Amino acid sequence: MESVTDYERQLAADMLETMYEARGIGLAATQVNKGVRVVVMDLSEGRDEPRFFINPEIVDRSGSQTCEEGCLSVPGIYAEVERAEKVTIRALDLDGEAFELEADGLLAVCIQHEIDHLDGKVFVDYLSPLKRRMVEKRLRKQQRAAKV
Ligand code: GNR
Ligand code: NI
Repeated sequence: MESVTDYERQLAADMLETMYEARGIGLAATQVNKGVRVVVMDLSEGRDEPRFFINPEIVDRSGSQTCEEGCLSVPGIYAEVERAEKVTIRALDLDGEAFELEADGLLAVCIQHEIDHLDGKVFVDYLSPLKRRMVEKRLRKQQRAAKV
């Protein structure tokens, strides 16, 4: 059994709180500047069904779907991204137990989005060069506005 440490458990709890405060449906450790492979998510209406993924991996993928994505790390920007329709995820839970999850729809989109974060990727990396330049321009404008 691989081990999950108290550090990762505490980080996951802190990340969940941050994610709820930011009204996001997922958060990856890289977004809070931590270099461990920890993801938290909650797609429930009641915001009371947290999911935790330690060292998540995509072990199978099929089909494709397009979803309008947003990201807490790229505020105010929304764009359509094409991803796999179904993915099978292998990960550890907070007790260090391995589990597999078959996901589709928004759950599949979200876990792919979060695993990308762990690999240093954000959804705007998938956009065409033109759209990316527009996004970067808007982000620079937002940053200037935030400084005054
Ligand atoms: O809150 C979020 N909503 C969302 C909507 C569509 C596709 C992906 C996401 S994830 C995002 C939170 C976030 O930035 N996680 O990294
Ligand atoms: Ni994100």
